[in-house]
Amino acid sequence: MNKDQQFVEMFRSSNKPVIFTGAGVSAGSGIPTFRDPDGYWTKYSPHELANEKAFRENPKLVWQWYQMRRSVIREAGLNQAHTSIAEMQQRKPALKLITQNVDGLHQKSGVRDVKCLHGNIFDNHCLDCKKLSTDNFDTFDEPPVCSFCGGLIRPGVVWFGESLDKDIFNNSVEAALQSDLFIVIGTSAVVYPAASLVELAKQAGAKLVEINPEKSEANSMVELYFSEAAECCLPRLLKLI
Ligand code: BJW
Repeated sequence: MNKDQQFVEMFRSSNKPVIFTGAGVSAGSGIPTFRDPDGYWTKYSPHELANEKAFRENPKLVWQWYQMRRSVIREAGLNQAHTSIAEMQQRKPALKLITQNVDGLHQKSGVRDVKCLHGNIFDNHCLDCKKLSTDNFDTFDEPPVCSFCGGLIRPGVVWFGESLDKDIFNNSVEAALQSDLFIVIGTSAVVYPAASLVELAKQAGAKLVEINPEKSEANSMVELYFSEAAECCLPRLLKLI
C-alpha cells in the first residue's frame, strides 16, 4: 500500500480526526511563516515585536508591524490547503481543527468551530483593561487609545509569555486526547503549549500524520509523513478519500 492509500484508510476509519495547523498552511497564499529561511523571525526579532514588554516600550513599531502583516493577509486569498481541509470536514463532520494561525483563513474557508490557539490578528483589545474594540483602525499608523480606560489598543494575538485562552486550550486538549487520528500540517511544532497537543494525542493512542516539506519537531512521533507542501498534498488526498 502506498502512502496515499495508507492515509485514505486511516482517514476513512477514523471517528475522531483532528487537524493541527501552523503557518505553513498559509504559505501557499503568500503569507510568510515564522521560522523558514524567508520567515518573519529571520528578518525581525520576536523579542522586539511579539511580547508585551516590546509593545509597552515601542508601541508604534509593534503596531506598524501588525498593520503590515494585516495588509499582507488581507491581500492573500485562500489556497488549496485551506479549501481541502474545509472539504475534509464537510465529508467527515466529526473532524476538529486546531490552529496556531492568526490569519483567519481557516474560518474564511468555511471550517466550523476553529480553535485558534494564538488568537486573531484582526481583533483588537485594550492592553490594560482588556476590553475588545470593534472600531476600524485600518488606517492608523500608531496604536489607538482605549475609549474606556485610556490604555493602548493592541492586536488580539497571543504574544510570548502570555497564556492561551483557557477555554480554547482546554477544548483543544480534550480534542487531542479523544482523537484517533491527529494530522499535523505546516508547523515547526516548537512553540508550547501548542506543540504539547501532538504529544498528548500520541500518548492517548492517536495515529499521527505529518504534512510538511521539512520534518518538524513532531516528526519522530508520526506514523505517516508527507514531505510536501500542504497546498499540493491535501487536494490530492482529498480526491482519494
Ligand atoms: C510548510 C509549507 C507549506 C512551510 N506546506 N508546510 C515549554 C518549553 C519551552 C518554551 C516554553 C514552554 N512553555 C512555554 C514556553 C515559552 C514559549 C515558547 O514556546 N517558546 C519556544 C519558541 C521556545 N511559549 C509561550 O510563551 C506561550 N505562552 C505560554 O506558554 O504561556 C504560559 C506562560 C505564561 C507566563 C510566562 C511563561 C509562560 C505563548 C506562545 C505564543 C506564540 N505566539 C506566536 C506569535 C503570535 C502573534 C503573531 O502572529 O505575531 O505564534 S510565535 C509564532 O510561532 C506564532 C505561531 O503561531 C507560532 C508557531 O509557529 P508555526 O505556525 O509552527 O510556524 P513556523 O514558522 O515555526 O513553522 C512553519 C512550518 O511550516 C515549518 O515547519 C515549514 O517547514 C512548514 N512549511 N511551507 C506545509 N507550503
